[in-house]
Amino acid sequence: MITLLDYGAGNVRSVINAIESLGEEVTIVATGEDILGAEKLVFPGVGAFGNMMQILAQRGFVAPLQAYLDSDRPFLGICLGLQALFAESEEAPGTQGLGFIPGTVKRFTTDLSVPHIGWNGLNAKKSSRLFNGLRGDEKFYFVHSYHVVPDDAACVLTTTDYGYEFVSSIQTGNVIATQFHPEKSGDVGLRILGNFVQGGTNQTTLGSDSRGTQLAKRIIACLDVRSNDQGDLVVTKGDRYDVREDGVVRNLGKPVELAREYYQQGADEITFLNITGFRDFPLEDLPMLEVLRRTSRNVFVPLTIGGGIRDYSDKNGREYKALDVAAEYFRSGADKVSIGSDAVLITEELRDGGGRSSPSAIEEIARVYGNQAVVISIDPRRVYVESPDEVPHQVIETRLPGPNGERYCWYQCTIKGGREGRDLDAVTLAQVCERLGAGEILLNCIDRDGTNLGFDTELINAVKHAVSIPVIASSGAGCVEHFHEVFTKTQAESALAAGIFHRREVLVSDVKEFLKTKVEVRA
Ligand code: 1PR
Repeated sequence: MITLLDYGAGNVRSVINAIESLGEEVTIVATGEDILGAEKLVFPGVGAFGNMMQILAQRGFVAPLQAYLDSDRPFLGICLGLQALFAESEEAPGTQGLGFIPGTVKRFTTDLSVPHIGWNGLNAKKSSRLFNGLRGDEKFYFVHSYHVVPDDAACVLTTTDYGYEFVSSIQTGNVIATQFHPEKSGDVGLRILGNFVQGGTNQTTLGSDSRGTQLAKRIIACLDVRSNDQGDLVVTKGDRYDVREDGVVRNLGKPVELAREYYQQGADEITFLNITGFRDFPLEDLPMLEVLRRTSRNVFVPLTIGGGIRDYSDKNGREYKALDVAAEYFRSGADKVSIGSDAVLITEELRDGGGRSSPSAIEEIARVYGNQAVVISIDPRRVYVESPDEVPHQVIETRLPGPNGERYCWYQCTIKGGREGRDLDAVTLAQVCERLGAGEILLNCIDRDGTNLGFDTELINAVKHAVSIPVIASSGAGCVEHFHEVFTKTQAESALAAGIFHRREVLVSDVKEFLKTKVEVRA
């Protein structure tokens, strides 16, 4: 029996699902007594350090946790569950951590994008039962802006390289904690969880690569989901955002089944976009929540969901916050939420009114769930101009002249699935959202969507150079070479595609196979 500490701030569903998939039962902590009585405790910390410690204190969990750790019974901390073991974090100065391991938690100081998101390797520093059955060159899923810095290196189990070498897991006696997410790291992550669950004394020593570890470029499969005219929830696909063919919504498959297929092909992440979320209310869209719940039961890579994340009043006048919508998505199995239309409206309001009376959805969700959980989905369209000063927007010089030979263009933000163009450019939107706390940009492109013409590398470079958070290049992939092109001509950390995967023209595994000798990818 595994006891799991869920303090209600994020996606612990996938940890429960992963442990249950190993045939183990999970019981959830309700009181401090449950912690003290646990045989094996798993603490999947999610969100932000300050919020986490505040909730642990309010629920009376701090002293029982400290007593459990002191008793040296099996403990597995994940992500913030590792950081919580330290006394303090730069993320929340003045907030006390559990103080079990002397040291502190620091923000990444590197020129690379922060958060550190994606699949990276491990340099093993000592042997451990956690490594049984591993080779040493596997990659695991990380998503964090802060990392631990122990005073004494004796507790360091592994390090990972991201700009510099940081501590990616610790072990002291039976207390083990990882910065990466085993529950989101596919089969090798399940292996690690299994090793923890099984216990035993057998220990494996892993070899380390003297070149250090490298973050892989991620390949993401995207499923645009909506109800078709018969009311069934289907995966659809647009051609420049038009999802109807001969007046009928294209039906390319069932969301849960397709997501599972892409997971088995080696997708590094799965994204679901509820593309009519702007007009429906997600909390009433129970099938979509069910899709997430069912997918997270057997897909052990990160799941992002977008569509309809905004403040809302229902027909009875009851008000809901964007945070409530996001919370329901997280509870149902999402690791990240993506905000589209509302991000545009928030940015316009800030620009036009000079400020907001209350925190925006981006700030609210980032505060509770952490920056890494907030993705901004941008739906831009090219607008050509004769000269850069023709519009008050961030204009680029383009190698693809407009219909009248224009050599400049800007990227106009749209809302409501491309139906409404706004007086705001994509570069500004990305910059403002980063300042508000977004952790990643999902950069679509209406001109390229569904065309198989390749990614718009000019758009990607314009946005990527303007922000320091990771950018997902999206729209236009038509063959494996397009992925190579986007990773060599831009600094995008990941590339997303939909149509070629849904139509089975190219498998995710084909993309990986083609890239593996050219750019770093997860095998
Ligand atoms: O505005 O917060 O409710 O979120 C709605 C979300 O739904 C946004 O993320 C928006 O991008 C998405 N969306 C809305 N309408 C459409 C549509 O297609 N009619 N889909 C839509 C956007 C774009 C990509 C697509 C890539 C790759 N889909 O996600 O998967 O372009 O396609 P390709 O590889 O086939 O070229 P809100």
